[in-house]
Formats: sequence, C-alpha cells, structure tokens
Amino acid sequence: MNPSDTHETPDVVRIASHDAPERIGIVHLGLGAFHRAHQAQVVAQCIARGERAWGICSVNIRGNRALVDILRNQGFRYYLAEYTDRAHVTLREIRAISETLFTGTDPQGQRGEDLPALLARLSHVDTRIVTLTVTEKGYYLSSSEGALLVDDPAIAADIAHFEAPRTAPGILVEALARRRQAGLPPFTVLSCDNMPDNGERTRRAVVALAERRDAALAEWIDTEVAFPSSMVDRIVPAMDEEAFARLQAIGCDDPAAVVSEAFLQWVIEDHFPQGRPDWGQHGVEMVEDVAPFETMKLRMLNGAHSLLAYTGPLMGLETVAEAVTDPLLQRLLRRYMLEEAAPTLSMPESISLDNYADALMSRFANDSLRHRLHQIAMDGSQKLPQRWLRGGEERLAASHDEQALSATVFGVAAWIRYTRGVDEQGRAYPVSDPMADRLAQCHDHARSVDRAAAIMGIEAIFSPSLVSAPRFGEQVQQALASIEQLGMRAALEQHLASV
Ligand code: NAI
Ligand code: CS2
Repeated sequence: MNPSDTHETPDVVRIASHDAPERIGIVHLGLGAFHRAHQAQVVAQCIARGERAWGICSVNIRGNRALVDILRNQGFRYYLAEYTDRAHVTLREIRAISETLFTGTDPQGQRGEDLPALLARLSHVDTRIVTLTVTEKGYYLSSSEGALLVDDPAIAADIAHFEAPRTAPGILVEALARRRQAGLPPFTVLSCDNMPDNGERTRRAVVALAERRDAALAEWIDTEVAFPSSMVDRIVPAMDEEAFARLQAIGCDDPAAVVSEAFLQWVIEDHFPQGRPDWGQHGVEMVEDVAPFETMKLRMLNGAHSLLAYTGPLMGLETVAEAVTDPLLQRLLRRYMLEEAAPTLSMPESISLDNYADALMSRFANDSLRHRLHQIAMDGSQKLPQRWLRGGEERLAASHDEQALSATVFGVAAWIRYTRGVDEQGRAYPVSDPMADRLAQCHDHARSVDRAAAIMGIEAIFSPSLVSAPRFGEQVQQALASIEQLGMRAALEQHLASV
C-alpha cells in the first residue's frame, strides 16, 4: 500500500487531560506500546476522577531506552490515537505516568543506571501494585509446563547476583525481599501479558526464583503476595514511520505517541489486598474468575491472529487488515474459530461465541491500523501452546472427526514453514523467537518430513501425546510437504477443498 493512501484527513475528536497524578502507587515493568494504550489510559481516567495516588512509574528493564528519555523530557505526557476506522480518530492526551526508569542495556551496550531507583520505588510504602507487560518470554517459564528456566543465562545471572537483578522475576524477588526485611506489606503483582493463568504463572516464576535464594522468603511470597490474573485486549500495533506521519497529518507531533483501535477490554480477578484504583468505573470488568475470558481471548483472538501471521506473509500479505479480506484466509479463520477453538470453551450463557467471532473479524478488518503480520509472528514458540496446542489436545479428545484440527494443523505447518525465514521468492526475513537457533537447526534436515518431526519433537512447545496422534502429527507433516511443494496459497486452497 502506498503510505500516502492513508493520509486522507479523518474527523478528530481531541480530549485534553488536565489532571496529573500526585503520588506513585503503581510500578509498571515493560514500557512498550501496549502499556501506553491500555493500562495507562484507564489509570489516566481514574486520576482524572480524583484518584491521584495511583500515578505510574513505568520502567523498561531491557530494550527501549529512548522512550524512557523522551517521556521524561516531555513531562510524561503523550498522545494516544484511537482509530475507529480511517475516517474517525479520538486523540487523547494521557497523563498517568509520573516517572520513567531504564535498567536494561541499550543498543549501544550501555546499561541503564536506574536499578537503585527502581528498587527504591518498589520498596516505597506508596507502591501497592506492580503490573507487567514484558511479553511471554519475559517470565522465563517453559511454555509447556510453566517451570522456571533456571539454565537461561538471564535467570542464572540473577541467581548469581540476587541484589542486581535483570529479569522481571529477579526484580520482583529482590523488591519483595526488601519489603519483607523492612516490615512493609507486599505489593500486588498483576500480569497483563497474553498468557493463560498469567497471575499463577507469574507467582510460579517468582516463587521458584525466590526458592533459590531463601526458602523462608519463597514461603512468604507464596502465602502473602497476591497475583491476580487478568485478560487484556486492545489491538496496539508497533509504531512505524507511517503511523507517525499519519499523526503529523492531524497535527500530533509526539515521538511518544501510540495508536490503537477504539475497542478496549480488561477483565481482572478482584484480589488486591493493598487496594487498587476504582477501575470498574471505567469499563474494567472486576470478576472472581478470569479464566474463561482469558482462554476465549487467547484461543479465538490470538489464535486467529497467529493463523494469519504464519500464512499471510508467504502469500504476499503484510497486515492483518489485508489478510482478513483474503477469501481463503477468511474461510480458514472461520473454520478455526468456530469449529476448532469455540468447542473447547465453556463460557457464561451471556457470551455468544458466534458473535465474538463476528466482532473479531470486523476488528481485524479495521484498515486504519497497519498491524503487521510479522509483528504478530514473533515469539511463536512462546505463543503456540496456549493459542492452539492446548485447545487442540482438548478438541482431539472430544471429537472422532478425522478433520477435527484441520485449520490448526495447517497453521502449525505454516508456522514451521515461516520459521525457515525465507519467503517463496527467496527473500530472507528475520525470525524473532527466543528459540530461533534451535528452530534453524531443525531446518537443516534435508527432507520436509524430518524438519517437521524435528520441530514437533521440541517438548518445550509440543506435547508428545499430541504429536503422536495421527490426526495431528502426520497431518502436519503432510500439510508442510504440500506448502513446500505448491506454495502457501495453492496448498491452502487444496487443504480447504479437502475438508
Ligand atoms: P512492545 O514491543 O512495544 O514492548 C515490549 C515490552 O516488553 C518492552 O517494554 C520490552 O522492554 C519488554 N520486554 C521484552 N522482552 C522482555 C524480557 N525478556 N524481559 C523484560 N522485558 C521484556 O510490545 P507491546 O505492544 O507493548 O506488547 C507487550 C506485551 O503486551 C505483549 O507481548 C502481550 O503479552 C501484551 N499485549 C499486547 C497487545 C498489543 O496489541 N500490542 C495487546 C494485548 C496484550
Ligand atoms: C497479537 C496480540 O502480537 C500478537 O501476538 O496477537 O498482541 C493482539 O494484538 C492482542 O492480544 C490484542 O489484544
């Protein structure tokens, strides 16, 4: 698409913010795009209604230093552009952050100097909640069993130097140790990453790491710290030149700006012993059990996203909006959502999964967002188990249909093909995944069937019982062979014709 095509001027509703937080009550790890467009927007609304003790200290513990500095330089204000469609955008000024810190290593190899400030902030009596969006890999848990990856170099470094932590679990352990030592109550830890049981998984990572340090501390964390789960939903693409250019066209010249769709959903388990903002006033659903919502979103929305992400690029498609208008991909997506994911979900009666699927299709079709498929394709080894594979096993157990997992099978074969890192014209693209090296080794096998077997043999991703089921393992091998022989589009056409 020519970027100038998207430069028609939309109607803009501008919403200014006048209220600044007075104190910091939340520390957030993972100052990325999503945090700025989701949590910070809801907290800004709480602050605007007078809850000024809930300002946020937003921290990057690796990666992006520039954003930390930019926000500091502009008094922590920035703009969020919510695109309903190409013709309608709401431009909100967001004031929820009152401090930004960097403790990671920047691209020049320079370490951020803010670790002491971060640990002091986390040990402050006003800090009552710590939130996280550090991506799935930032918890250092195996995708299959959720065990702490103690041999990962980053976790091993934290075990060797507990007082100078670099990982999110390491930082939480050190901060909680300091609070316990000082006789302060612990903060509540709220994961906002796309993982099933994200609260329980975070607890597991933190307690397992604390056990390496001090059994009594681990026990205290396990019994005293609340780790509620949450389901988060808002499509927030990474910012690129084109997104900034479109904002400039409507008079928004802000290097910390972020764009999103208009939709926002946040469902949180209501377990905050040290208090929380009144999120419920601003559309957040506070519930007893978040699991059904989390599973629905991961399998339906994220599962559908991943299907597009591994098929689309090899069909010459760049964004979700382009991919979802392709008739073949529409059929694949509908089959996956309604016949493979939905039957594995048990939802409250008020939720219609048919309606949910329809709503997802129209959100995906929002072409005012350039949500790149390669962005979603990142970290597949961390995403596949919860998006496709766990539901897939349940579906196989419940159905005798030969084609029970046909869309999922095609998706897994497409993912394996995608991880070769070369498109059908021979052009290379980066495969961004913590297991990229291991995947690349598997692709060294000469025969397609061996490549598929090697990748499906990675037990950190695939359970042996799923792989040995002919309706899964053998079918993935056949689908991969077909993709490699015919090309993605023709193979998909043939695959859909056979079901
Ligand atoms: P982003 O690329 O803008 O930011 C990623 C953040 O994660 C950065 O702060 C980075 O420093 C941090 N990070 C990455 N690896 C880390 C590690 N190993 N340890 C500690 N921190 C690490 O991405 P964005 O859009 O902010 O998404 C982040 C996460 O938020 C996603 O992985 C997902 O779990 C969740 N999310 C994102 C949505 C979106 O549409 N962008 C929607 C729903 C959830
Ligand atoms: C996407 C999600 O990047 C991905 O893997 O599937 O970030 C998706 O955009 C969000 O979960 C929507 O809430």
